[in-house]
Amino acid sequence: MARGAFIVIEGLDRSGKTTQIAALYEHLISLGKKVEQIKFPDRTTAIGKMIDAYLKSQADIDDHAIHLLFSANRWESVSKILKLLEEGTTILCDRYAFSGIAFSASKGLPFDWCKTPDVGLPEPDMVLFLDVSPEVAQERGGYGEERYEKEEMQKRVREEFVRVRDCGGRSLRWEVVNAGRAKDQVELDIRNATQALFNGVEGPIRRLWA
Ligand code: FDM
Repeated sequence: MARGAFIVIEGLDRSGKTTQIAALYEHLISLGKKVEQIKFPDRTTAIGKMIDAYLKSQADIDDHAIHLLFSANRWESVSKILKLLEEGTTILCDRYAFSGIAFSASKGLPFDWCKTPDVGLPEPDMVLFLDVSPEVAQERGGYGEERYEKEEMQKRVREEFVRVRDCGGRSLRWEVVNAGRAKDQVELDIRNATQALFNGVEGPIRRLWA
């Protein structure tokens, strides 16, 4: 039996990630596929609660320490991810290690240092990067209240995402989707890009940057 596909959706705030993941999820359900949505940070765990307090500016945590907590928050989900994939369930994952590097590096932490704690995580079969300019994002109703939701930061993060893509390694499939267009167009592009994965993937799950 083919294992489930591991699909990660990345992008800036207001790029439509949540809407598009929900749409792809519904599409897969309508096709009778086994599919689960996960998201990082997972704010429900003990580590996730520390991250949540940090993002809401209720706690101050050193930049290095919070970076490691974001990574630990992924590692604590690895057994669940592997189990779902082995059972043949497709995973739609909202943010992953790529956000981890892009956000921390944009604060000035060394790029390679940021990458290290995530080396060896399950590698996604595809990363969809929903690209939207910070200006369009701002037009969509502005950013929220959380720590990183500011135009200057989002601009720097977008630049860092390009570096993250370029360090992806040979096997990583990274698709850029122009998310500055109408919702339905973006939805169609995403469906087309992911369609080949709907029936699962042959071969073992690879490890990120390992
Ligand atoms: N973020 C997210 C990081 O800084 N590092 C990470 O590893 C991850 C997964 O946390 F601003 C940032 C990105 C974003 C915030 O927001 C989480 P959402 O709205 O829960 O995606």
